[in-house]
Amino acid sequence: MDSCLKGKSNSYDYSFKILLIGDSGVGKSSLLLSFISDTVQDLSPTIGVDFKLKQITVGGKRMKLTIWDTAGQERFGILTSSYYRGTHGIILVYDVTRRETFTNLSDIWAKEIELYSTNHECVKVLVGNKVDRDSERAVTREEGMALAQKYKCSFLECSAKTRENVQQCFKDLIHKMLEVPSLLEKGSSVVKKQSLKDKQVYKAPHGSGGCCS
Ligand SMILES: Nc1nc2c(ncn2[C@@H]2O[C@H](COP(=O)(O)OP(=O)(O)O)[C@@H](O)[C@H]2O)c(=O)[nH]1
Ligand SMILES: [Mg+2]
Repeated sequence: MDSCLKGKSNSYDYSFKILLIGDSGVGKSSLLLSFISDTVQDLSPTIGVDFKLKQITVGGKRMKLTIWDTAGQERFGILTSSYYRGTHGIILVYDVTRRETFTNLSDIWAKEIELYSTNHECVKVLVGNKVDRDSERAVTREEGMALAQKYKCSFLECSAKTRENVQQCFKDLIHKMLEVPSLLEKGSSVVKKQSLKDKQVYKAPHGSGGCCS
């Protein structure tokens, strides 16, 4: 798929929109910070969805990643459709020490993805976070693997705290995205413009279900 190479020099070969999904407190923001921290960017505590940019080279291809994180509104049970729109890859996160965060992936989040994701070839990675707290573990590695098999996605356990496997979570996702031709065609610079547009929508949430109590 080298023909997808973008024309602009010092630009990138592919641009992907990636989402972090999962219950509040599982460590989504920590994973993102841990991943991007070599290019220090602050994770500002804004109300609404925010995203971070990261440039990375994988397999000789320059990627521009737009990684969306929530500012905690997942606590209110639902993210809106524009969060999901145009997504190429999703990192599904649970906390290995809190069983309900694992069961909610099937009960809530997988259903939302099904409902809102406009891209049905969107790639997923299942991630069990906080393995540094192994003595408090409430979900076994085997259970994680079984769920990943059910959703036909890859699986990793990691720790945003020790940074074990954090880079690998994102790299696994990127490698998988690169294997899907339809995603490469969609992985163009259009993504950023759309991200900015969606961000503005979130900054002025008139008429949407209020989440700022
Ligand atoms: N021990 C441990 N704590 C973590 C890890 N990742 C996140 N945390 C902590 O879990 C809490 C929630 O993390 P946060 O990133 O805000 O979760 P989010 O709500 O999913 O974005 C914070 O107190 C983090 O410091 C991890 O890998 N290990
Ligand atoms: Mg967060």
